[in-house]
Amino acid sequence: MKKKILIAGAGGFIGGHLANYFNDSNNCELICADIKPLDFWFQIFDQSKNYSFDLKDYNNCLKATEGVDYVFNMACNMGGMGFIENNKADCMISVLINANLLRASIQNKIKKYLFSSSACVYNSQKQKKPFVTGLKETDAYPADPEDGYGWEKLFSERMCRHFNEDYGLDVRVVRYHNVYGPLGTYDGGREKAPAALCRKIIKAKISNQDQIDVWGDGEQTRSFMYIDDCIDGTLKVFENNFTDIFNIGSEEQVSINQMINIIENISDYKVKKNYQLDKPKGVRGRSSDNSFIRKKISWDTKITLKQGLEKTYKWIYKQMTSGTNINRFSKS
Ligand code: GDC
Repeated sequence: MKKKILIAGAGGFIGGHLANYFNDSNNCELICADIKPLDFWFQIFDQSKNYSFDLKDYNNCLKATEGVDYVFNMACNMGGMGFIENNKADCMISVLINANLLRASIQNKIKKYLFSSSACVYNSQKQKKPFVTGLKETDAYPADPEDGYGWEKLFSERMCRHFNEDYGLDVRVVRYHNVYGPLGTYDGGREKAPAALCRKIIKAKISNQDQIDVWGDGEQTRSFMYIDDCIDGTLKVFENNFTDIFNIGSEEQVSINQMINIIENISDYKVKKNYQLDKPKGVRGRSSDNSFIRKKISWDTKITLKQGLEKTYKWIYKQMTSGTNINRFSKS
């Protein structure tokens, strides 16, 4: 019999790509849920059952998990630094999604549950310098995560652990490191640095501007993971039998200035940088250490930042120049 899979947050960036994977695989029954109206989902599939409702509500969680075998919880109110630094209460309220989905999963006897956590759970003291040692899973404690959003993720991770210990729910937890790629947010305030900087360079190029705004001094570092690697890692963790928490991220650490340089080369257009030191900057340096996931389940990223940015730039360029600014695709 076909497995029934719920993707919570299927209207978002990562949830949409995961739904696309299961839609293509054709050997499961797909349930998609998201708080956004259907017209605003990044990807939508006619064969799946699509619910536009709020998963902070327990009754909606019960409805979404009815008869379901596997739950992928990708739902939360989030965005890049510009969003999470200025909307801490809204980010923390997402705790209700995970709490009520876990409760409903017990009630409806779900077989396996995956929670999408974030590199924002890591102790900020380990991220004070621009080039840092990659963060290991154990570096989340002692706890000093990103205020608001990071605390919510850390608390929700912990809740998963206790639902596993106390109720026997088979849980998986992954910590994503700055995921980017096509069919995601590239403007409007929630976009993360890769999409934002592609958009700014494209805008400069097509309107003949010689300068872009960059938040901070550009020396802060991150590692960015292309969406295909993210989906691949998520499925590997889900399929394996370990309930440990795993990093799903890239070890390719770059400064924002270095990433701008890569985008300039893709674009074949050079820009001057107007550094805005008063804008949200987050931690000074962050990267993933994948030794644990490599050892336990032999997973690692395959796509370099240059390769991923080429695809992302191309997609954003098409959105910005096609005249329709399509930010959503549907597939039957
Ligand atoms: O937004 P983000 O990609 O999130 O920012 C990375 C760095 O890029 C920050 O230091 C930011 O100041 C800088 N930056 C420079 N210019 C710009 O135009 C810009 N837009 C943006 N957005 N940033 C710019 C993210 C969270 C996510 C998620 C991941 C997990 O933090 O926002 O929700 O959980 O982390 O790794 P980032 O990497 O700080």
